[in-house]
Amino acid sequence: MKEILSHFAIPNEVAEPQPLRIGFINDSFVVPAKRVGETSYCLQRINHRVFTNVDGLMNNIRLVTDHIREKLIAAGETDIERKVLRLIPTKDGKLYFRSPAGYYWRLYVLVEPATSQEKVTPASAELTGQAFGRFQCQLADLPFDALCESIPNFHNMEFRLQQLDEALSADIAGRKAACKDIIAAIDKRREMMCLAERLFREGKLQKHINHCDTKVNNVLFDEKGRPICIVDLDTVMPGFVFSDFGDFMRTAANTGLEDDPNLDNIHVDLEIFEAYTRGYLKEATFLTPLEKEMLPYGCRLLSYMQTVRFFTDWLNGDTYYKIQYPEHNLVRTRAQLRLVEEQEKSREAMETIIKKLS
Ligand code: GN1
Ligand code: MG
Repeated sequence: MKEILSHFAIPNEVAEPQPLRIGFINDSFVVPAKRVGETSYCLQRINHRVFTNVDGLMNNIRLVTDHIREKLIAAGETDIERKVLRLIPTKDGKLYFRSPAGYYWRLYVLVEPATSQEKVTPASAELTGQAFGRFQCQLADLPFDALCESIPNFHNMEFRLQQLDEALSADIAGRKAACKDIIAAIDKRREMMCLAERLFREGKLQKHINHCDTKVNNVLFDEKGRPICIVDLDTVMPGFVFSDFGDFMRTAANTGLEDDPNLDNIHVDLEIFEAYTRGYLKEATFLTPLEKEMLPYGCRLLSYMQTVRFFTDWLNGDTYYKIQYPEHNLVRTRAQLRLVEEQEKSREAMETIIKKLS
């Protein structure tokens, strides 16, 4: 690890890296400063099996963090090292170091003091909505195509359905015949759920830079419980605003679990929905009337997309998502499908909240 660190342009003396147990994708280590008051760092090994285009991914992060930093400086903000991630380049000016073993390493300034939260409350949902709204707003004037898709077609509904169709025709695990009800439920909604792509082609809907992993634990909070910094920037990429709004609601505004075996637990948590929307709309001032009106659609879209992704993995014999028991992807599929149905039932309530808050 010392050897790895020696390739980065670290201005101060640091101690031995300590493993940090955050996230399932990359491996992270804290690199503490030797002297109190000096900068500590976060060393990460990038999972290059998930993120195959490391150059594109790191270039995205550089563009996004530089852009936000410029905005913060222009606004006269202080404490900037805690408000946006800073990458430390290698001694030869690269954004990452590739070790002889073929691993990709990067180094950030550690954001501290800061805490993260796992559980969403209405209060933290509102603050998280504000934080992600501000994040999108800060990036709204960056041309969306300046960034690459660090996972190609990640949130493209047409592409996800194409992957499903391939899985259905191959039926490699022989699971298709027992899933007629799921297939029918997905088919019924296909056209509707590809609306965003159609509107984009017709020039009616724009793409923006999205975070694409808008979970509450990707926001760091300061000692007073205020959100200060958005982290986990690997999936930051171009897409529709629905990605970030919808994925937060999919994960947080659900009274059940993502993989709840008891479908009766699954309902839309309208209190969380309202709180996050209130925070989000306060900051996301760049939204067009159509985007705002379509936010409840965005919730259904992301739950539907996750239904299709889990179901595709089930048909493919569980090759993408880690599973905890044999039927896990099927249970996840049914739970996400139920969430879609519940979100359809709550559609008017959501639309009323959006109108009230606009
Ligand atoms: C994966 O690993 P995690 O929980 O951050 C997936 C998301 C899915 C989510 C479903 C890179 O995210 O897109 O919504 O599982 N991330 C990737 O739980 O595929
Ligand atoms: Mg993640």
